This record gives sequence, C-alpha cells and structure tokens, in this order.
Amino acid sequence: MKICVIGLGYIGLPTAIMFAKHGISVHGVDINSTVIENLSSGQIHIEEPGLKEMLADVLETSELEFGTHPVEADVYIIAVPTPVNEDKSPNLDYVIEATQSIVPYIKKGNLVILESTVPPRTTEDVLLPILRKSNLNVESELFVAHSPERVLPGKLLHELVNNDRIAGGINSESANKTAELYRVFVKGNIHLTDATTAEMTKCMENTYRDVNIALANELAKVCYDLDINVYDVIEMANKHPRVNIHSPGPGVGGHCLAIDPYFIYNQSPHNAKLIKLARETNDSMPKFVADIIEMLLISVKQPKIAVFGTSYKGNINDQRESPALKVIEILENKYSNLSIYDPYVTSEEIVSMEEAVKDADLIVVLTDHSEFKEMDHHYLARQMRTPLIFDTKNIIPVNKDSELQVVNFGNSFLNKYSQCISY
Ligand code: SAJ
Repeated sequence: MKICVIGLGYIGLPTAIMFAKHGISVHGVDINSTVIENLSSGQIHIEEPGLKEMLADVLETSELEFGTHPVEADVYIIAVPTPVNEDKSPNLDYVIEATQSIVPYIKKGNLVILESTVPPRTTEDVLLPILRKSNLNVESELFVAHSPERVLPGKLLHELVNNDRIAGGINSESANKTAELYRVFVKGNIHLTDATTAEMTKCMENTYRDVNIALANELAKVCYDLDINVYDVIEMANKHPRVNIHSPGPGVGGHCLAIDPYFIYNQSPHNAKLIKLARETNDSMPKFVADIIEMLLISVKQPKIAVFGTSYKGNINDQRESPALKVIEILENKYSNLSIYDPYVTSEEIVSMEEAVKDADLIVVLTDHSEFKEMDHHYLARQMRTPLIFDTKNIIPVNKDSELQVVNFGNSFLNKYSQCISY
C-alpha cells in the first residue's frame, strides 16, 4: 500500500512519519521546496518532542520519500492549513488546491481523506465537486472521508496514537476503510460517522474550549472590578463535581481555538451568537492585560518592560495567533523601552534573559514556559530597577516575603487603590 500525504505541516508531517514507521510506503508532498529539501536530509521545520528522531529512523528504512507533487497512490491524505480571511470567513484555498492537485492521479478504489479542520459541509460541498472532475463516479468508485486531527501540539506523537479518532465517510464503506487505515497505529477508539458530522464535531471540540476559556476570562474581568481573587473562585468552584472553569490568561492563540469557532459561526451566524461573543471576549484580553500594565507603571517615568514569552502556549515555539504578540503590539505603541525574552524562539527581537531584565521596571509573563516557573527571584530582583512581575498565566507563586513582588489577575486589583507599587 502507498499513501500520499498532501501538506507537511504540524499534522501532515507527523502523520506521514507515523505511517512510514509502521511499514507503509509514504510519499509526502509540500509546495515549499525548501521544506522538501530539508526533510529529505532529516531537518524538520516544526518543533515537536521526538519528531526529528522519528524522522531519522524512517528515513533510514526508505519507507518515506518527499516531493513537491503528488504521485499515484492508494490513499491520499490532505492535511493543509485552513486559515480565516481578514473578515474571519473561512479560507479554503489550500484545501481546494490540494484536492485539485490529486485529481490527475486518483483512480478507482482510492481512498481520499481530509484531515484539515474545515467548516461543516466542506467534504460534501467543496471536496466532492472537485473529485468528480476525475471522471470517476465519486460515490461508487472512490472512498472519501473526513478524519480530523485532534492532537495537542507538544504532545503530538503521544496523542496521535492514543487519542480516539473520528472517521466520517461520505458513505459507510468510506468510513470503514478510513478506520481500517488508521488502525495501523491508532490505539484509541475509532468512531464511525458521516463526513459532515465529523466536521462539526471537530469544530465544536475547539469551540467548546474557546467558549469555556472566554467564561474564565470574563470571570477574571468581573472579579477585577469587584476586588475578588479570581483564582480562589476558580479553585473552589472546581471542587464541585460538575464544574470545570478553565484558566484566564492574556487571550487565546494557536491555529485552532482562535480560528475554528468561526467555521461554525460563518455557517449559521444568526444562531451562533455565544460562539462569536466568546471569540470577542478572548480577543479583548490583550487590551485588558495592557491596561493593567499601564496601571502598574503609572508613576514610573520611562519604564522598561521585560516581556517574557511570545509563543501561544508553553514550551513550544509556535507563535501563530499568539496573544503575547498582540500584547507586545499594544505595548510597543505606548512604551519605548521594551525587551522581549523567549527561551523557545529565536528572532531579531528576542534578547537574553539577562539583557531583558537589566534595569527593568516590570516583567510581564505572557506564556507558561516551564523555565519561567523556576526563575531565581533573588537574582531578578537584584537586576531590575523595580522588582515587579505581572504573571498573566498564574504560574509564579505569590510570596509576600519575596523581594520580587508578584502581581497576577487574582491580586492586581490591589494596586488600583495605590495606583502604583511604591518602593
Ligand atoms: N488557554 C487558556 N486557558 C485555558 C486553556 C488554554 O487561555 O484554560 C489558551 C492557551 O494558552 C492557548 C490557547 O488557549 O493560547 C489554546 O491552547 P490549547 O492547549 O487549549 O489548545 P491547542 O490550540 O494547542 O490545541 C487544540 C486542542 N483542542 C482541544 O483541546 C479541544 C487539540 O486537541 C486539537 O487537536 C488542536 O486544538 C487542533 O489542531 O485543532
């Protein structure tokens, strides 16, 4: 059997490697020729624990090859990005181009699987009309399914194998064939359904999380107004057996939670009001964070701010839709002395921790990298001009005796009265 994987990003690449590791011949396709050259020599363009090592293993077995064009195969897996346009409407250009690219190669009996997260009805309304151009009778001569990826960046290889999977076919044969294929490496259950239900299920999983985070963020704002420690409220409410309030933060990033809710909203805007409001609430958090920073620094002349963390979540270098970048953008418009530190990201803007904290008046933690949890507070306090830290992720313990004053969403309201922290 041969599988052709179209799109070698965060999902396509690990999927291709995983099939090859299980002895299936895989041809990986990406339009970016530099990516292809690098992968062929064992270099990966995404950071994910264990992935590089697994690629090195399979390259040795020659089950895996890469190219910029599809080849004839038994199975085609499409795993390309599905961004939103400026107006938040879904942009399916990559899905359309990828599907068009396989039309000249597909033949009777092939299985085509769409893994990219897409708005409900995409397989039926977008994929099938393109596949019909192959002159095959799509319903009887081709098997087509949507089997969405559900893996968490950072734990990708583990979740690819152990998570349950959905196989949504355009008919039951397609769903069955898809399940049979993923059984090669999936240890979780595989649930059979139709393609449109699979699409809605995937979008709703991420929307569920986005809406719940919005509720936590809204709670943080309300608690700030009422001078209540939001973390105490969450901790105690979550002792209830049926309550699970998520964690507030500087906003929601990544290519999934910040995007997928719009796939549902756009299909039914007059009904999906809560979904839209949740997106707006989460998008309002960078401004809320920046406002607290302004309050903390109100009496400091020409403050230096050290921003800690730029990626959208901890221990990865992925900056897609990162709320940290939005906070930085607001701060850059207000303050001239900003230094940015992120142990996972290399770019011109990023400086060392030592340089970032030197004479700083405030450290703002925007990402929950493990390194930030283990910092030497004594060292930081000595390096800074004002020993103050604003922890938007609640990862740094508040210790009243520490030389470094730790402010978070749970206690930042205390400074509303003094307007600043005096030293
Ligand atoms: N976040 C909060 N508060 C929380 C939890 C998360 O502010 O309580 C923020 C994070 O800091 C981050 C964002 O939300 O900015 C998203 O992080 P995440 O860890 O919730 O999710 P992703 O985007 O990395 O991965 C999600 C996962 N979906 C679900 O958990 C339902 C993953 O399983 C999906 O495969 C992935 O989206 C995807 O590709 O769709």
